Amino acid sequence: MIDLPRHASPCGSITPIEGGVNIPFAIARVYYLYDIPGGAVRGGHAHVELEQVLAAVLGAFDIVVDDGSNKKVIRLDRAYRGLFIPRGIWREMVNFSSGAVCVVLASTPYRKDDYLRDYETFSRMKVADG
Ligand code: T46
Repeated sequence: MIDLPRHASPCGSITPIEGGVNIPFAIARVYYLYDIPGGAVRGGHAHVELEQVLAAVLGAFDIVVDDGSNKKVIRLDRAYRGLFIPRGIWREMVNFSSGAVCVVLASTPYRKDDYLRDYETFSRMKVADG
């Protein structure tokens, strides 16, 4: 987890993020997930090279992270708290609250061939990597 800077005032709060300063990589891409219907499951893949930081800038959701040996469920529910996901981690996002918005800071541009969408293939690669 990364505690992002937070500047709170009576008029509201602001969280600035600088690539390589608050998060451990240069930001190549930003995207956000929103309009997520109840019961939706997102993710269900790992990345070969991509590293990301995710934050629930509105609402909350659970993210299940899996390194091939251990699984952990993390609740993201604060706009100033980011989750760093290094390469080679399977992730699934569930239990989105109504109106939740997830912002994602990514270390590379979008590359379809960076996705591992088959869990068996992911597991085999982790075993081969030791
Ligand atoms: C991740 C989780 C947290 C693009 O064209 N460009 C993009 O940069 C992205 C992120 C997606 N897309 C297209 C590809 C698919 O046609 O958007 C569609 C939905 O993507 P996907 O099914 O991969 O969405 P999620 O929410 O399952 O996964 C996304 C990211 O793809 C992934 O890297 O870690 O959010």
